[in-house]
Amino acid sequence: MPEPTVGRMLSLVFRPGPSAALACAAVVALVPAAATARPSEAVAPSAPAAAVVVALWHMDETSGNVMVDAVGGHHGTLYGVQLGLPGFGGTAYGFTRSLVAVPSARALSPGRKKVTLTIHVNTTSAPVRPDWDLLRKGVFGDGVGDYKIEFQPSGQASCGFAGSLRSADLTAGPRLNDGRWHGVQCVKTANEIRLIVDGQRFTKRVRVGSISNGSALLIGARAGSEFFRGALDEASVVVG
Ligand SMILES: [Ca+2]
Repeated sequence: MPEPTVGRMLSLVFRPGPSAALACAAVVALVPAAATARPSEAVAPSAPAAAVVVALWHMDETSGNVMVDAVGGHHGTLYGVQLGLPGFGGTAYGFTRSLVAVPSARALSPGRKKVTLTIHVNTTSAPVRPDWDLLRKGVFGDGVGDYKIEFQPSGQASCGFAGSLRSADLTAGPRLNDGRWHGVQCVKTANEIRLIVDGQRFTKRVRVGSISNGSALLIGARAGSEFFRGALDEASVVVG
């Protein structure tokens, strides 16, 4: 006799009161669980998602106040940035108390997917404390977690990821404040984070989980603090 049971459940689930919203959320949560229970999906191998270049900033502009995204329309606004410096590729931006802000977009948050962040750095300086921010998305805004590439007082680059499971960071590699160009990448996969400096890879096994937030993506500073001093060039975000 299913009808009385269902009727009783509905009366419990949708009874008025403060618990009604929670009960509705529980009902909604049942829907995807039911969908994934289909046998065809249960046995299908999970194919790796194709990597997508979400944003690519050449920083080749020599006038104006816009950092053009060559692929995804994620253009940034320049604040106090010097244009036209000799670059890693083409020209580069110079930073003192400077910042580039790219509006938040869903595509710039990897969620559970792999993400690869890339930037090129050239400086003769290093911060006293705590660090300089090269590229970050998170802290100022809603959502879960953040990702960032930073530059440490040791002259080394570092990666930081905060996700739905935990936070993790990794500082490694040689001193980079030698006045030459260096490529720095930070990667989050399902099982580890990686820092890649001029092709040399450092890895930490850790599951940070999903990252998805509504913060602007910032280059060269942590908004009003931790200003990088030097040149930055050729940055990108790749998801998958
Ligand atoms: Ca460039």
